[in-house]
Amino acid sequence: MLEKGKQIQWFPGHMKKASIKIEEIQKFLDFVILIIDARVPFSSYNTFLFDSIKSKPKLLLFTKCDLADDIKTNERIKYYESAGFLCLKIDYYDKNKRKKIIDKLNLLVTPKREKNLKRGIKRSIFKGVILGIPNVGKSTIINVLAMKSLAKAANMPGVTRNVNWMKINEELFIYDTPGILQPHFEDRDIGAKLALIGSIRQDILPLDYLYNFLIDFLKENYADSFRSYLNHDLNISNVDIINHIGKTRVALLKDGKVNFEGAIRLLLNDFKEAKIAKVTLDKLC
Ligand SMILES: Nc1nc2c(ncn2[C@@H]2O[C@H](COP(=O)(O)OP(=O)(O)OP(=O)(O)O)[C@@H](O)[C@H]2O)c(=O)[nH]1
Ligand SMILES: [Mg+2]
Repeated sequence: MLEKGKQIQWFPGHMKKASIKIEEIQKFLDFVILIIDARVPFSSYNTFLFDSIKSKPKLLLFTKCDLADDIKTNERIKYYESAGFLCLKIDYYDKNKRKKIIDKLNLLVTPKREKNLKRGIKRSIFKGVILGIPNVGKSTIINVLAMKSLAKAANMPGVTRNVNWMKINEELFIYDTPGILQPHFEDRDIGAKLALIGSIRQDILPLDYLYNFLIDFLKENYADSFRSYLNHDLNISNVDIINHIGKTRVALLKDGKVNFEGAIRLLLNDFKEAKIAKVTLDKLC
């Protein structure tokens, strides 16, 4: 179990280095894209990182919407819009997503474009940066914009290690950046949520803490879907739920016992792939 009051820290050297670099390049930027994972619309808002970029036009881009609770995503977007953010919800499978992003970016750079036109500069160059916690789809967005695999993207945290300049087209340049976390999380539930969606490595937290957090959350908020997934009622303990998954879905160990850890990993993986339900973990305050 995770001790109460124990802070989770995961701020390796490359995150620190990238934060310093982002600080340095700020003055050259025309816009900033902030990535929010729709499953954790508040826990993926990295105040430490996002609020460090002052007075630049910003776009709050919601990724992984196909894995999140759609009604809740719309509510969370309204919340951010009423706080003054320009927001865009990205559907991974939408063929028009590139155009939708470009349209929003155009809104951000219009003042500079007009200013340049007035000064007789017909072809402007716009420089931006894409920021977010690990594994939320930053490099994927770069590739969508560039219409080719410019940036390495894969389903694990910490794929991008450096701040890299990416030429999207003749007028658009965007820095891809490594996922950056808060130096520490005051609220230990944030750590659990980020591990469940794959933004921090799951082995950083005790497995029993993770599965108890997830099962309690699903019982309370997505009971019908969880019941169908398990094909069992929910009036049993969390340990029995894992045993049930182990008996029905995972091969037994050589000695005939339930593979308890294998069952936990299957549950966590099915959750991450939205096989239980499309879940939003953050509640509106
Ligand atoms: N289902 C789904 N998967 C997505 C979406 N966006 C990105 N992915 C996947 O999420 C994984 C992580 O994407 P990346 O683009 O590497 O994420 P990143 O934010 O650059 O990650 P780091 O560089 O590690 O910080 C990849 O497997 C992508 O294919 C989305 O909207 N929906
Ligand atoms: Mg990346």
